[in-house]
Amino acid sequence: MGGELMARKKNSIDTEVLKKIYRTVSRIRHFEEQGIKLYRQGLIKGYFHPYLGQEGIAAGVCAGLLPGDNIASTHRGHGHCIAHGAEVKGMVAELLGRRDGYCKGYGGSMHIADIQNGNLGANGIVGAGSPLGVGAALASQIIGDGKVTVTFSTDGGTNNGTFLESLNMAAIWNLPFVLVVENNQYAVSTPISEATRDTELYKRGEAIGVESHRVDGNDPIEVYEVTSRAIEKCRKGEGPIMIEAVTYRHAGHHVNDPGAYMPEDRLEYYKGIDPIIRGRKALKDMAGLSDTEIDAIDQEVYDEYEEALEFAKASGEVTAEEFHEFAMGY
Ligand SMILES: Cc1ncc(C[n+]2csc(CCOP(=O)(O)OP(=O)(O)O)c2C)c(N)n1
Ligand SMILES: [Mg+2]
Repeated sequence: MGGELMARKKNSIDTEVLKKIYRTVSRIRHFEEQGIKLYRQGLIKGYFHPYLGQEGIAAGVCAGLLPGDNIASTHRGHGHCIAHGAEVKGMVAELLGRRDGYCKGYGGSMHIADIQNGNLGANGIVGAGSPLGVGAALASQIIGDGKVTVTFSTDGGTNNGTFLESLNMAAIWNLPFVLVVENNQYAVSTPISEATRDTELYKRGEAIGVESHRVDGNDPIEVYEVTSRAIEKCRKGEGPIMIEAVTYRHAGHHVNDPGAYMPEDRLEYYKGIDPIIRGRKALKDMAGLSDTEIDAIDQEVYDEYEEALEFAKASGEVTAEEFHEFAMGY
């Protein structure tokens, strides 16, 4: 784990991979910032848990996955969907409750799923993505389809019984399963030091014989380096692996939480090692890109979002009657 903005060796990661990681970080950042505006305009119903500050984890992890691999996500899941290839237009439409959304507008922020493309879904139940992911990994082992499943979980999720049960099962069966614990150091307003004695969560994986690592979750490149190796080991039958990615959110638990319990100096520290700053630095140090070239990537992301928003607003809003009919079909 670093924490400092260290210089990295030139060309040690392919430029296209570095660009992809940065584009994903930028895409998620913009999606969340604009989504918060939509929420404040009253256009999004229900909750919205921003992923601001944590983008480096989804971007770094998913850059190591293949398109057909599976992910299972959390209540803070927009970034995971985008990083695993979801189209921004279907995401915005889902947030706005429109028919062209990923789940026809029936799911909203906390329930975006795209099973065909390996997204087993965001999840409002803390810790519930772990058994889902283990099930998918077991299926892959039985079918022999060569897929790896990553479950994104949380520091809060490690105190749910599903954490140990899932990781232990994955371990005894050597499943192609990577458990990424996003340790943003809070569960709502409870600091991790009040939720567990040992705040180094990766040790819990080690305690049950699972290869486990702790990475700087604000550094998308470190996340990519460690998780892509883990994913490849799992693909060769050497799983499971646990990764604890340490990070900090930029604001409160959800859009309406002012986050008054988050000390200013810690917030400033983490904003100083933000994944956007880290991603830009990596593109300059490792691939020799200029600020102008990196700004052009951001501009493409902004343009893509504008188109997505237009698309979503033009899509029909789901009615209560439609929803009733849909729900009765189950
Ligand atoms: C099983 C379960 N218990 C309680 C809740 C209520 N709840 C919603 S979010 C949350 C804590 C979230 O903290 P963490 O799991 O660390 O995720 P983060 O919000 O930090 O990403 C809780 C307790 C829930 N959704 N599911
Ligand atoms: Mg947390």
